[in-house]
Amino acid sequence: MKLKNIQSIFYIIIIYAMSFTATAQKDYKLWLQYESKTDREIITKYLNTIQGIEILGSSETLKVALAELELGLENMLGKKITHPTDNEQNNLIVIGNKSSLPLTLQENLKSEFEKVSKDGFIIKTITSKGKKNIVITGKNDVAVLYGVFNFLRLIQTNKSIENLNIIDSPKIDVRILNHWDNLDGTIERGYAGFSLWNWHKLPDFIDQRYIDYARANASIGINGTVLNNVNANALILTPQYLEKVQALATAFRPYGLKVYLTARFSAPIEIGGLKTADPLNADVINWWKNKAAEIYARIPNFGGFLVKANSEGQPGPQNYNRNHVDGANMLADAVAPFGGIVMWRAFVYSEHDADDRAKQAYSEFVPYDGKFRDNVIVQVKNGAIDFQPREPFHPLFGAMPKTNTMMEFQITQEYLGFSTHLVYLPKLYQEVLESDTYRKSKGATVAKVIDGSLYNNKITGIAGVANIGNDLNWTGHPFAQANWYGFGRLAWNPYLDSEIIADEWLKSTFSNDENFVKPVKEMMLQSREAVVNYMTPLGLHHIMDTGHHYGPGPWVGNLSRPEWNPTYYHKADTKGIGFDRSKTGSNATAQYAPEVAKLFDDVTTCPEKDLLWFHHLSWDYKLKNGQSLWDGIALKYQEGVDEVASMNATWNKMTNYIDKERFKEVQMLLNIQNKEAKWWRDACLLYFQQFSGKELPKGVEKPTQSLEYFKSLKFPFAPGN
Ligand code: GCV
Repeated sequence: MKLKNIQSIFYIIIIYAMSFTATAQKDYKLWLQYESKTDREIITKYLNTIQGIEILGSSETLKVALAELELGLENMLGKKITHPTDNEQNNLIVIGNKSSLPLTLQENLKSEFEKVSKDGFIIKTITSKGKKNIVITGKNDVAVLYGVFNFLRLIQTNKSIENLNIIDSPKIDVRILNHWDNLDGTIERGYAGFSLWNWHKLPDFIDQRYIDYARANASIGINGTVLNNVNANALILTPQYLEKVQALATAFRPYGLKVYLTARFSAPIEIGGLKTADPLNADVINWWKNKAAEIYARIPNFGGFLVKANSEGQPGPQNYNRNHVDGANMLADAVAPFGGIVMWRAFVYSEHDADDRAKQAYSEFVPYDGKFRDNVIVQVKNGAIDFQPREPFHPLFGAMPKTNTMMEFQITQEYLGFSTHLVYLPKLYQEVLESDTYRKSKGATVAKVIDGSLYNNKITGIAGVANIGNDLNWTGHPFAQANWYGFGRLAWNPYLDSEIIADEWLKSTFSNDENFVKPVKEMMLQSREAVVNYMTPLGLHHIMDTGHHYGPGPWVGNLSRPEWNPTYYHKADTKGIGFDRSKTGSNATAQYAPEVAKLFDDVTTCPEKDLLWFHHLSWDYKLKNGQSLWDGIALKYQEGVDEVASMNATWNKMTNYIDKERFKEVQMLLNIQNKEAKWWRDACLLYFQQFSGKELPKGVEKPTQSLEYFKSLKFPFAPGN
């Protein structure tokens, strides 16, 4: 080959590598792009207000806050903002916690400090003796860091920083990610690569990614992370692994991110050499006490344990004829002296219980109300089955007034198209948080249960099952980053509107151009309803293929545990379709407060979005719009497909607003989603049609394959299984 040719190949490779790096960097930077502003007028305005940064203190957290401010401001405004000289006292950003502020400032901010909670921040423009400075403060350094991120977000989203007066406190104490990461690096229900934690290289090798992870979490107020899977491995509690956990905890600490671990209930046997794990046995009690002391000696700010017990084969107190209270309280007593907590999951259902799976957690846990220790918090999934595209809120919310109750949302899209479907989950979260439990009185929303305002709880919490892996873009789909972001924002304030969150995220991640933000935001907001429509419309649920949950599998009915079969959930037969959970059926409706129970129980008042969750109805049942149930189902599936097509069309118009690489990535993923939405529609309609015996209504496209073809599809290596 001629030298010239070799050279051109070399250049092509370099250019390709450079563009790849640029994409990777953009994808990797999440919502912290700090894109440089191009509008001179805007830049001048900001620069007039910010001429220097003054830092009051020297903690690791404040150093991180300062570095963030410097990075963000320099990148966005194109000018290095340095520390002030002695005679520059105007137009500064002053960062420091309450006790570091000069007394005059403390006095000046007295009423703000009275209003702000422990982790909340104050951002205030203060004019004194003709000088104008912006003070970012709080009661501790992590609060200051949160304030800094919020301040930078104002600039990222082109908001004014004139005369600021912001006081913002988190409404929930424990804002935590749950990683279902295994020690071998795989992630249960993970669709973004392998685990971030490189256990083999820890504790000596601290990957920069650990720090970037903590920083991203701090930027949205997440303050805790459970490192390992709830289907737990006891080895994490051995000294060999605790040393590694300690290294992670140390790396995360400046960012206010506490580490928690899952506790395998049988650990005293598996790694402790005991014969039993009975929670009332003195040796077992001591073993856990010593284990807690050992962990806290290494990690003084260790958060505590998360436990999945007697659920899906995990060991628990019931193995010893004890109950959830015995198990949770024993662990709670072990961590209590160190300020730790126990998050005890209520995700329980048993193959030995013939009752409707949706009822089992409530039946089991409500009798325990008032019996758990103050440092136990019962972690409840948002719905009574399992993270479906749509579920009515879990009846346990509000039903245990004397028990700390926290929310568990799933951010990873186990049942919502993995990381190939664009589904903006804050819409789902908001729907759940706004649901009225009617406990105590009208207006007792799920948000009020979990932020503790309804029952004045001792600890409050919200968990999100993480969608993060070692993919370059962290979450597999660029838009799945919005779900991590949105979870964090709602954990901080469960009353935030998902539309506002989408707006912030788009502007911080892509662009402030309204020609981009407006249509793409609409696309995001529409995406959740789209997935409900093309997967499980009108209250259908859990009809995904078995095991991996990828794609449709409404025909699956041969699994050993009845409640693992899609046929258990849709109950389609020639008479109709749906799970009768009303009085005439399993009576799950009775687990809600009377007002809600009545609403769901009566088919005429039950919201149509939840219809087949609560009722088994004939194919000819008339929907509110006059369509028969069969036609309505078929048209909803078609609507879902059409919505994805319109998402594609919207995105295709965005080519000029963002970088080529991320544009292309999303475009390819939307094309996959388009194909898969059609797959869902065709497979489900062909299957249900066998029972309805009816033609597809006008407007629904004819399937291109047979039911047999869809049934024959197998995915032995679907990820996350
Ligand atoms: C971690 C569902 C998932 C399991 C998960 C379980 C849980 O059943 O399919 O992978 O296990 O929920 O939340 O414990």
